[in-house]
Amino acid sequence: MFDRPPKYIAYGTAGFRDNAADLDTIVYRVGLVAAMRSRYLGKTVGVMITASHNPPEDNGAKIIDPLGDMLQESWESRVAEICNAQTDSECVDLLKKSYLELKIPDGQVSNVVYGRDTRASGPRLAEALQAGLLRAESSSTDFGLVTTPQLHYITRCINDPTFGEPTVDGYFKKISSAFSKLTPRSPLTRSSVTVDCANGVGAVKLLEMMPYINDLAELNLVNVQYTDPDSLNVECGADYVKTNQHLPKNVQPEHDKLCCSLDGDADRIVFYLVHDGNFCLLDGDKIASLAAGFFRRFQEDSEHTGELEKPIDIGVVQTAYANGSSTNYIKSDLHLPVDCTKTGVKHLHHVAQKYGIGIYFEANGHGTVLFNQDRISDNHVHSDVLNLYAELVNQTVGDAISDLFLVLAILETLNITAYDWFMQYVDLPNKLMKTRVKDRNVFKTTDAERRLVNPEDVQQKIDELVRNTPQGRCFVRASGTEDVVRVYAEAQTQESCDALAKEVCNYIA
Ligand code: NG1
Ligand code: ZN
Repeated sequence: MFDRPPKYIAYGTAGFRDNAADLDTIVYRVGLVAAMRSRYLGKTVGVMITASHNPPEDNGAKIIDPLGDMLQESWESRVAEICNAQTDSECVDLLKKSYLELKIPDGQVSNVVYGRDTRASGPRLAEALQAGLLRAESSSTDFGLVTTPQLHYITRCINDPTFGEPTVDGYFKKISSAFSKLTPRSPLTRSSVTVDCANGVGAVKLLEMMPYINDLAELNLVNVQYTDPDSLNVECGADYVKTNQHLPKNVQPEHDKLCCSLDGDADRIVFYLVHDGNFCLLDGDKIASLAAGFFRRFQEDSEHTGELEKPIDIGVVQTAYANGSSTNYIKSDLHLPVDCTKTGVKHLHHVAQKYGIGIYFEANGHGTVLFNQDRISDNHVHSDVLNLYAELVNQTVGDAISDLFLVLAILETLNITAYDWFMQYVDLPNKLMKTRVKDRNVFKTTDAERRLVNPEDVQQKIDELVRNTPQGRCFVRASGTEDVVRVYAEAQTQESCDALAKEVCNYIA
């Protein structure tokens, strides 16, 4: 039944992702490989079935490592090779070879937890996964509909019980209890926010979460049609709002009202508001800047109190897609270091771990704040508050729900409006385009994807165009999730930035 995948599918930045009709064999084999990974580490691993912000007909699967991080990069090619084997017997041979190579002893137990988003193909692919796990003689638990970050959280809790209760309930309790301790509890100061749930699993989980947060915040949920999988991400959701820079369907323009959109598996969030009729986007860069400025105050306080301990080191991690104004604001106004990594949260996460407080967000709203508990010493004047923030903010992966409460807590504590937040810095006009090329693999980059080493003439052309564009910046890279090449441009005016992006697109197409 699961003999031959219809085509080769790579394990990319977001695991396997493609049209759901082509994924049964792949997902079945993900069960075999996840069991092997669990045996190799002697720990529980997770598998999430989702295609995030992709259209409803797609789906995907990604493996979650025991501490809730993404599958270790060195395993990606092994997983891709085994899952794409041409026949079942070839797949079995590759597995046997791996078991030997990895010296996994006979009789080693395996445990895998899994869950899915609301796509129509989800139950079928979960069965395929279950069949693979059964064949691998692995024990497993099906958590049904969960957000991606919830499955990361559960996987972590099972392997590290100090992290929390390994249930969705435990997740709600952890976030709501931290939020309630961090914010003043008065109906007058209660935040009110409209949440576009992308008609996905975020709706299911925020509806379930309501009893925990009713007294703490007023969430007005829209696009909650999760029982209609065809409406997932359609004219709504974080990716739609970030790409089109206008309100999603069913969100009414209301002056200065804070709104936000989740994506299809609720690991990304962007905020926005309408001010004097203008749409104002508060994307991942704005979230990072808000959090950076907020935690920077804790650093200043400890400097003033002349603490004996070294002040906590804070750093922000971005990708080349971060708006130049945000990078400039964080470096020049907040005086904090900014690292730039390749696209894909695993790269950002890794670098953020080197800081006492590491803030990382992709411009599209995927990110989190990591707290290094060892470095936030008990002597720090604010260690209690910082520890509460570490409870509030998902420490394993970017999480729309936990980021939502982070932003509300910061805005309430600083007593600033969403529009004040928006005005912290002004985005440079920017444009993101994509184009199909014959072979996107020839596009090789360096310098955290900011320059091309190949094709050389394309980089020369970009350099020439950028030289003639005030405040111009432009880079090109092959997408890791779609068969396209992406072109990003920034400039002083929208016209010159659109022209820059277009000329580069035309040149490579
Ligand atoms: P690709 O397709 O490699 O650009 C996209 C996003 C990433 C990340 C991944 C995983 C952009 C420009 N790229 O990657 O940031 O979120 O999907 O979902 O937004
Ligand atoms: Zn997502």
